Amino acid sequence: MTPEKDTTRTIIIIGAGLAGALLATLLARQGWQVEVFEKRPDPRRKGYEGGRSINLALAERGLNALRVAGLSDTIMAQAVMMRGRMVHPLQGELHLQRYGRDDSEVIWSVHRGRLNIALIDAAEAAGAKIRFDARLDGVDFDNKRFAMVDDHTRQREEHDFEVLIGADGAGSGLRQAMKPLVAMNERFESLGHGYKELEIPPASDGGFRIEPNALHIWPRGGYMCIALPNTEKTFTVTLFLPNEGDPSFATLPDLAAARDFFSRDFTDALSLVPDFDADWIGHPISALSTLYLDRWHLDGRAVLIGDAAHAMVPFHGQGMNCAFEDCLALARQIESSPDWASAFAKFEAKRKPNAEAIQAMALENYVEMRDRVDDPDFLLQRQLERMLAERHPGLFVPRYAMVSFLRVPYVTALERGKIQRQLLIDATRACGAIGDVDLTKADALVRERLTPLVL
Ligand code: FAD
Ligand code: E1W
Repeated sequence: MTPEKDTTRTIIIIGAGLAGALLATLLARQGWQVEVFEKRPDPRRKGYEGGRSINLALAERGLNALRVAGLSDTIMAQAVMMRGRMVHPLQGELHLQRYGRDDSEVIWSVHRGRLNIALIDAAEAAGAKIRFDARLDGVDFDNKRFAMVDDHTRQREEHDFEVLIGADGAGSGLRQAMKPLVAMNERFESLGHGYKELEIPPASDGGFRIEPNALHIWPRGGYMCIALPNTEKTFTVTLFLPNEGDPSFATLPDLAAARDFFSRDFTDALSLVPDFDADWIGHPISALSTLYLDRWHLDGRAVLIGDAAHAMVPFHGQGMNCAFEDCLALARQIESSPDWASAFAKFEAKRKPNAEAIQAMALENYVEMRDRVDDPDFLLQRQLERMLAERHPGLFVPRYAMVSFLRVPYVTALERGKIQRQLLIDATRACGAIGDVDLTKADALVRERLTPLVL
């Protein structure tokens, strides 16, 4: 960036969450002065206060960003491998559906709080300054000044800025401040389902109570539970359930109803959660929605990244992975663009279609996870998918692999995924088992409808 690329000027980042702390590291390493303002207290001093799911699935996109930041070894030392989804049907047997071909195609469960702390440490080590207990509370874009408030002391301060980057999550204060100046056309689309978290403690012998190297799923049609492993040999269980209707959070007004529901629909899960009552009462019901914006930036003055720009439902486990990809993309544009406005415009042009693609895939995946993973048609299609992937490497690549193990644009994964899904439907039509599939015909369809995937 020239001649505006005056590194004595400061880049202000709002939010020291996952994206903010990573971006601060990348920009500080490029030589910029970076100041980060975070509304919460320093997690290293008070214990992590993150109210949300305590573990997250880390996949190739996120892992690659951590590699670039030099953090992958630190994080991977405490990650738990997840080889596939372990399906717990209401009736029938527990079974593992592998995510990839072998243990080179897996995802990882990481602790949100520890990951955030590692990123904050890295940002500071790179020279970024982080101010905690500092919530953005208004921006004067004409005079390039912004206001911060400490929610505990109520103290307010004002500062000048050159550029503001909003990494302040779905409830972004920077987005709120940009609204009057940018035709963002903000739309929050509520899923109509909420979630609640429960915990599976270690077994009495100190080990894991269920298979550690898997993401557990209890699909139940209109709703589901999932569980991700922690290094502490615990699991965080999340119940995803409609807000209204039957069953729903509305039909579970008290503990007795909730226990009844669990003992009927999630019998084995209930027996794994000894503190069910305390967890159910003590943990909130949280909402799920997708955030769509027409614009992510205000000329060269402000830009949004991560959930602040494109919050999504969590059913592909890609929100953080996508936010980390945003950080790499924005840092690269800042490094190579002549000015802030063009850096932000190019970042937005490159990332917005991809964010919208993963938002759509995440929504689709909810139906698939809760309703289809134990359905015979689905299993036959997955079986054929695996065979075609093996027969046509680089040509037929399962969508899950494109999203989770590769870094091809999400738009590519969505587009090719559509073609492949139709192909699987066509090739398995009227087939009851894999032996019924005409593989010669399926091979021909693959060559006809797909071009080699460019990595
Ligand atoms: P955040 O992590 O929300 O960080 C925003 C930061 O900004 C916070 O520290 C906040 O305190 C601060 N802040 C907010 N407002 C202000 C303000 N006004 N001033 C100053 N600071 C402010 N993603 C995955 O990749 N894998 C998963 O398995 C996964 N599972 C999920 C499960 C659930 C139930 C949910 C809800 C989400 C899940 N996600 C997952 C998504 C992931 O949590 C988010 O996409 C990710 O946290 C986004 O990072 P971010 O930095 O943009 O926002
Ligand atoms: C992953 C919260 C969350 C996180 C995830 C996933 C899911 C379902 C959920 C998607 C998936 C890892 N998924 N799992 N199995 N098939 N698709 O891959 O992160 Cl609910």
